[in-house]
Amino acid sequence: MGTLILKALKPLRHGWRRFEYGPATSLGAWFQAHPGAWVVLGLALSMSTLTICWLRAEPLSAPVRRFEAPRALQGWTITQPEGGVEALAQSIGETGLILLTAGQAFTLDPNPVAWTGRLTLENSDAWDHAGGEFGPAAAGGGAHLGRAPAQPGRYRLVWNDPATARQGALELLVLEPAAVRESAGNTTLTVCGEPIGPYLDPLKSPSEDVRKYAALYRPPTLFAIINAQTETLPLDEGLQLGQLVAFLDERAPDGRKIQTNRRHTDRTPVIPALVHKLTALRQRLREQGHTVTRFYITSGFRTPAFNKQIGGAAFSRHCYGDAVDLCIDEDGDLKIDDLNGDGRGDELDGLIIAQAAEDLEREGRVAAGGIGLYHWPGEHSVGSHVHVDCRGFTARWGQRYRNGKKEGFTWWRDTNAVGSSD
Ligand SMILES: [Ca+2]
Ligand SMILES: [Ca+2]
Repeated sequence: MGTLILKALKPLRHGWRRFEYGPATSLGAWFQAHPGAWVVLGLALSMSTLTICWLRAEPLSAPVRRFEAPRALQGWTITQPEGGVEALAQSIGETGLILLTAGQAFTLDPNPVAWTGRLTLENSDAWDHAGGEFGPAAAGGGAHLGRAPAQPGRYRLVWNDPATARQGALELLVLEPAAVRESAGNTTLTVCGEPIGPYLDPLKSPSEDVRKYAALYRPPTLFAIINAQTETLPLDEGLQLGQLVAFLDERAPDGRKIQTNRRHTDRTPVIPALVHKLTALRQRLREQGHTVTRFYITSGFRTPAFNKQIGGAAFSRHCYGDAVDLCIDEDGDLKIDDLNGDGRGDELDGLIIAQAAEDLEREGRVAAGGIGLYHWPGEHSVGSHVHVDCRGFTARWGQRYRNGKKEGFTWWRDTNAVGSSD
């Protein structure tokens, strides 16, 4: 009789975890299909010794929880069967925001218990002119059927509930589906006549993560058009549509980079998971006692061509519309505020934001994604900013300038997190 050694490989370390979950491996695929399952691997080292290892399937990233129904739209059902849109139904105080795909049918069914009001279109001329339809469902009740106009833009439904004397407005943001052209594995989108691309084939990326999660690197499909009417559209109580797009930089005569308030494009995806994440992050920081009426977003959506021009990482999530770089600048001096009260605005203040985002991901309250902490000293820098995105898997990184050199650093507490870039 030989010796039996039982050896547990738990908690699983970084390398194992990545291997197990690679969808390319049959074991990884099996684990993904059976979360929480155990697999026992017997390993004979010699004729007289048997080592048994076991592995447990654990989610690679925090699970994405369904978000709580927003206040104003609580109990409403909003569907767009043809669109396959991930609807953003967001409450802003007593107002709600609904995203719709241009030209496609939708149903709007208010909360049958709490709501007995009437919905009417405020700017019905523009809506009708662009082929929009809207009216009560034949079946009665509060349900409405409609078709979003072919013209993307901002429309408003006003609602009035005589039973409760409540009234308000629902913002409708109609998004344009991108026309897709593929060539040699690269994708170029055309949105209202403007080409956006090229999105490179993720399977050819030098990054193992990008290849492994290629399905999460599909180009965005729906775009909002930013204009005078839509740029101030509130996406939540502290975020406006116009903030989602990266600004152009200018070079001062001495070569310094100066950020302008001109956007490099007026087309942008609106990714609901990002809006929810920013809402939750602001709320969490407020709960910690920090003053934050709105984030100072230093970079948002970038077209791939613009991203390349400014030296962004290949396959940057900024090109997919689910990433922003942000800090808190309540006093408006274009520098990160002193959140920890040590008299300076630096990476320790950015760390407070990054760790709050990390906590929310770990608690499963927001979509999993990348969090990067940056410290860039200099007259024309905010000092420190945090990148957050919703790529669908966990990535963490830190980058700072020290003694005139760029260096990576570790700031995160989640030891299972994968180092990566934006
Ligand atoms: Ca400041
Ligand atoms: Ca500080």
